[in-house]
Amino acid sequence: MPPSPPLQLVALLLLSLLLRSATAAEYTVGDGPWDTGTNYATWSDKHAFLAGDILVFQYVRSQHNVLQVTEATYRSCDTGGGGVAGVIKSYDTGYDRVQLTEPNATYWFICDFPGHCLGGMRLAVKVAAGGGGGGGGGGGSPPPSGVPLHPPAAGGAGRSQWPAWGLTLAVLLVVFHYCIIIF
Ligand SMILES: *[C@@H]1O[C@H](CO)[C@@H](O)[C@H](O)[C@H]1NC(C)=O
Ligand SMILES: [Cu+2]
Repeated sequence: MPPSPPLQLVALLLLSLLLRSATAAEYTVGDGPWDTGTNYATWSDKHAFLAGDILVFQYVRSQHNVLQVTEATYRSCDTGGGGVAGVIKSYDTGYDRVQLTEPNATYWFICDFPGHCLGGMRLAVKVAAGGGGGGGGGGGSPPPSGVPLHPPAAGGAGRSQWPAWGLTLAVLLVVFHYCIIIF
């Protein structure tokens, strides 16, 4: 006997929803502390960022900060006398979680402590165009706004994507089991 279509439909919808939220990754910037001793260009190149992903900046707040800036300010490292020129958003908690909400965009970050940006504390992150499904539509669907469920990974360092994979696997197993019951 064939399974009733509504059930299959519900299972599929559930799966796609869960997969979608599960694929948002959380990255500890530089796989360690946000500091002057890390090559952030190399780190950034190693990853494919998607809309919905989260960057975590970890640092001693009396020694660094995080400013999201324009490309010009990223290149010049100059925020002007008041430290506000070209600054889009500023963070200074020492544990800053920044969600990359916009697909097909580049995010620019610097540390504004004297000399740090020029010394290498700047990060450019390119977010892929397709992120979160529904690619292409210029000005179309808004980026996924829900912050994913998985908690920050304790250690950081590249491990942060494992919870997403685990969840994906779990969902696949459940759906597989479900299909066996139906058939
Ligand atoms: C991404 O952005 C560029 C320039 O900002 C634009 O030319 C291109 O069409 C965009 N791609 C998509 C898929 O939206
Ligand atoms: Cu700094």
